[in-house]
Amino acid sequence: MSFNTEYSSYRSQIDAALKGFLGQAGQYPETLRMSMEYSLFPGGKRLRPVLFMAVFDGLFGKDQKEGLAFACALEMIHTYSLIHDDLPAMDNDDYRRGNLSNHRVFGDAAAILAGDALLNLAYEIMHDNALLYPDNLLAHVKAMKLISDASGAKGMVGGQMADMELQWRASAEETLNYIYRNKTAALIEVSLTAAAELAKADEDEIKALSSFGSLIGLAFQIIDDVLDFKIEDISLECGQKCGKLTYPVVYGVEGSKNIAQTLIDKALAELDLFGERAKFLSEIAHFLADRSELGDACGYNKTSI
Ligand code: GRG
Repeated sequence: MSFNTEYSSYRSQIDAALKGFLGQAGQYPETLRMSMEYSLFPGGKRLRPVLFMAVFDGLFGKDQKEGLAFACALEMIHTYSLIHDDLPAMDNDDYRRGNLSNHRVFGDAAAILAGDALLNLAYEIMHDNALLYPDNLLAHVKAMKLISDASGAKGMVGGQMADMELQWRASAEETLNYIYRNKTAALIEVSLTAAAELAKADEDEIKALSSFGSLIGLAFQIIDDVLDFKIEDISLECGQKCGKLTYPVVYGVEGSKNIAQTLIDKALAELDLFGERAKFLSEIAHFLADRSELGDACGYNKTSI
């Protein structure tokens, strides 16, 4: 199966499951549903849920049905973070994925509540799912714990706070790495490790996937910086003026691309343990690396696959 076919097949499965998990019309206020749906569909790359399924189903051959709630929960958490990140009190973005951001359509209050509702729904669907698998309950609880740690104060939320305050560490590199590892890489890494935990992978396998996730997560954010840097077509000056510390600001565009490529190469080496079984995962890493070579200028759409 080609990479695109396999990726699209997971995507379709995830999209259908997400629709189901949103519940019946009339169960909660319609404005809230519309605001949640607006940001969930058509959505972006679905990278985190695809990574989850690539490990749970692709690598360990487990029943897809058992993993889908986790995959969708990860996408709901990711979506809530984007809605909140776009708010005037945070990044103040009017657009997301080429469309008006959630709060620009529904207002700040509905956007905050849609994010809150998606975060809660993520845990609701994982709990409901766990009850369907009493024989594997412990693995479900462990996987949920990993996800709550990675997305909370010790992970994504903490990273976002550090980013907003631009909390300086010993060096620019340490500061960037702390922010990126938490704000961006933590949720990507846990998409792999939670799947491995649920599949009852052994310690070495979990360690390899954790390292792979952390490395591609960091590379992913660096590449995103490179793409944004090109798109904005502004120089160092804006980086400083806007108070934004990014890889291209510190290392330049070429330097950042090289760092990202080195991280991807290291990540790929972590997959050796799994041999041919990890082909799809390695293709995802290559796909992420290739994004740095293609700018929006050549018509490449960051959300397409
Ligand atoms: C508000 C708690 C809270 C956290 C926000 C994820 C995040 C933390 C902020 C989003 C801003 C940003 C650019 C973060 C870096 C991570 C990133 C590149 C997110 C976009 O992820 P993609 O490319 O999005 O997977 P799609 O559109 O494909 O879903």
